Amino acid sequence: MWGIRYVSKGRRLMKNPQLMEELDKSMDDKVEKTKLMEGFLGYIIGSTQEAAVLPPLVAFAVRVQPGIWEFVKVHSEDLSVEEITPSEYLKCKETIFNEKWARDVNSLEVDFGAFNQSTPLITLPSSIGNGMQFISRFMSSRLNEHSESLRPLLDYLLKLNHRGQKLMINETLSTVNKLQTALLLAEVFVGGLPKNTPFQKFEHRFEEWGLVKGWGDTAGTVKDSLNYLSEVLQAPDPVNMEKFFARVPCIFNIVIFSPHGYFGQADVLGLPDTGGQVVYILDQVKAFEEELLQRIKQQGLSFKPRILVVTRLIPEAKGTKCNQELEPILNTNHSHILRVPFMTGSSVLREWVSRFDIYPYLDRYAQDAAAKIVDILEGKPDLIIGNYTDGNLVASLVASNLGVTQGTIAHALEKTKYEDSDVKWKELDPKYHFSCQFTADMISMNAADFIITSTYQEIAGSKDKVGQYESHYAFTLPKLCRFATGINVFDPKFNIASPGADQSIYFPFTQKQKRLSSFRPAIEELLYSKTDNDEHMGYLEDRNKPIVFSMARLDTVKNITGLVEWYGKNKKLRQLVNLVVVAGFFDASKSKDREEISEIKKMHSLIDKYQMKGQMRWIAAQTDRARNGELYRCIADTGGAFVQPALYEAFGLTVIEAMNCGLPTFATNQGGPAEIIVDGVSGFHINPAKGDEASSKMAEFFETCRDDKSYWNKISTAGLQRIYECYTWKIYATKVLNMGSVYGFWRQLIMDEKNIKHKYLQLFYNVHYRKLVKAVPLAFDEAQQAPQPL
Ligand code: UDP
Ligand code: LCN
Repeated sequence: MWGIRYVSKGRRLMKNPQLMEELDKSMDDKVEKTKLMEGFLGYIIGSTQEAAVLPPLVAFAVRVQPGIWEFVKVHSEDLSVEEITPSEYLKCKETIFNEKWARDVNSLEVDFGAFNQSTPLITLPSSIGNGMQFISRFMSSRLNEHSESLRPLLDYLLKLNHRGQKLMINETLSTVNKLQTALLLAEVFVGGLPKNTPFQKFEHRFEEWGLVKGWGDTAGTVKDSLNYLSEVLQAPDPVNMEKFFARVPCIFNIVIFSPHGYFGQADVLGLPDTGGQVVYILDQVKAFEEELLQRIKQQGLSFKPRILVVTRLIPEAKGTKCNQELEPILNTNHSHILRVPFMTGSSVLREWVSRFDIYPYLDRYAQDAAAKIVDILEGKPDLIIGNYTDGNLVASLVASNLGVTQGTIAHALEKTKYEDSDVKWKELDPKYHFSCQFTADMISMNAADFIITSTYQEIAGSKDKVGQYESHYAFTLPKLCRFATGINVFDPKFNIASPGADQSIYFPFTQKQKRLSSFRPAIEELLYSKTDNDEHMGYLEDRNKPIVFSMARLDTVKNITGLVEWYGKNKKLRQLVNLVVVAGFFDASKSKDREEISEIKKMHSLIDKYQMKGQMRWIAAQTDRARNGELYRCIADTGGAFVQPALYEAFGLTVIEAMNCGLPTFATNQGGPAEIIVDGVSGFHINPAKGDEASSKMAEFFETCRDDKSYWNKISTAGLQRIYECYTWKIYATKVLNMGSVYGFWRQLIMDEKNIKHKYLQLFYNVHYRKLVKAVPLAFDEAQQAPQPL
């Protein structure tokens, strides 16, 4: 009966809630329904994420556990079940959108999984995101295989150098046996020295054994490093392997790509496309530099590290420094922003271009950037890290061109933000150019040596929700390309390294002596003055009420307008608290960003509709991070809360900023914040699809706080504890630099396989991706000639 019901409306794509609802409607008999749900078919339907209905068949994409998928075809009449491949499932799905293409045996199908022959996959969903540990284990067994297995490690060490200066060992140690003997002699020797003896004191002695700089700065550290390697050579094990690679002097220069947006250190935040990614990278650079300096010193070396953040030079910089080629990064000594322009033919593109429209510029940009980088660094970098689709693609091109280890960071993968954006790519393409974006994502995910993610959910989601990367396992862009395997979340390249918030800016409101009281008058004006101006509109009549606060770019997905509406509709909440939101600006005619324009208009209409004057303050985007830190703390002073209402949030830096300031936080359960906050303990989850429920939860919280004064402090303290345990930049930098080192060796070990995949990716890039890019119109600068095609 239910089978018939599914097919009765003809071809369509159904999601789980729809499947369950129709099942419910089709079965009056509760006993029969329970029986069905307990059986095999019930299990299939319950775990199905999506079903392609092609009467009389229904093809199900069943998610057994995070990352584990099965695909089956069920006949609606006899309910017979047949297992099918991901490719067959995708063809069923395509049939709904483009039958001719689905049936065409020559349609383009890509299976990146076919290339992972010698790299084993993780098998336990609970181990997803722990790739480095897994690789260390696998490397150990690889090096254990037979007498010659250790040779690649020796070769790797023999090649180790920085700008021509040999490190750790020299060419005299040409066999593993010789190396082992040298280590033995050296270990006995340093064991006899006081631990703090400087390396220089016994450097000559070491050279006699073929050992050179890089083992450590003192006898103590040198002895440990020697011992880790001796242990690895004796019987490779993952623990010593990781410890050894954390010591290997192989990373001095890092390049970080983030081409899009306004990338600057001041006056850029809150502009379209310029949000957390910029904050993340600037904080990341500081953390990397500190960690590199500490490591280089510990290695007994005197090289200076260099970090370049490579972004786009925008001549029309709107008062920011985005038109400056080289800018030192504040609070660092060896890090710079390098800006390379987008070229159209021989002229420079002068204006900001939306991240969705920049594909035509990236190929040329990668070449120009690579040349500049090599010039400035006087050689190749040791590690290249990309950010977001554009940065990751450029990172892949440059890393493959220079032969450098590559890591990628998504921040957010666009595919999961818009329902069915893959199968409906054609409809969305004029606005978003997803055909280019998803294809570029596939190229860089597959090219990368390792992938850095902020949370587990980003990779593999949760019990009920598909992860961002997981949604790229098998997907299709009908009439363009079928990805029979896009990326597998069990690939050990996936690692979780969560970012932190700059704790010199975001510190608890209770640290009175550190508070930035000089900002108080400006913040007082920002929150409470009664007149409207360019920076704020609306006012707060009763300043004794706590403030519910939010801050984000004015994008649809951030759902600031959603929060305004929830507040507007909830009388109780309006009685208990005021609402303050920092987002975008007020004049839609001044924005060039499609989404921002529509959100600005919506915001005005909601304020009118719910008559919020006197209870709500709308503040324009704030670009001063130090002042924002104090702003969070001033909100905490009112006994308020922070709300992150996004429809989907990849990670959510504002969540950890607010928590670092001791502000109780309500955050979306869709995405990263669900993992950051333990609901009811270190903050609260809210469901953005259920606004009434979310606003009631907030009202309940403030009622409880009114009746029990300790409750607010309890949540505030638990939030801080959560941050200190899991979300700091120090933990992040240690992990990521270790990844650079471990995967740097791993890529050497599997070089043959890497080369084959690399050739395939190159072909795919040249033959397929470039064609898609040609369909993206070039941004046109009025001030210059019509641009030449690239
Ligand atoms: N931000 C800001 N001013 C604004 C809006 C946002 O300084 O008007 C900052 C915010 O403090 C955070 C970052 O921009 O550091 C936004 O990061 P998040 O991860 O929350 O979101 P994203 O914008 O990256 O999607
Ligand atoms: C992009 C996003 O959308 C946020 O969720 C992240 O916090 C930010 O980048 C930094 O990774």
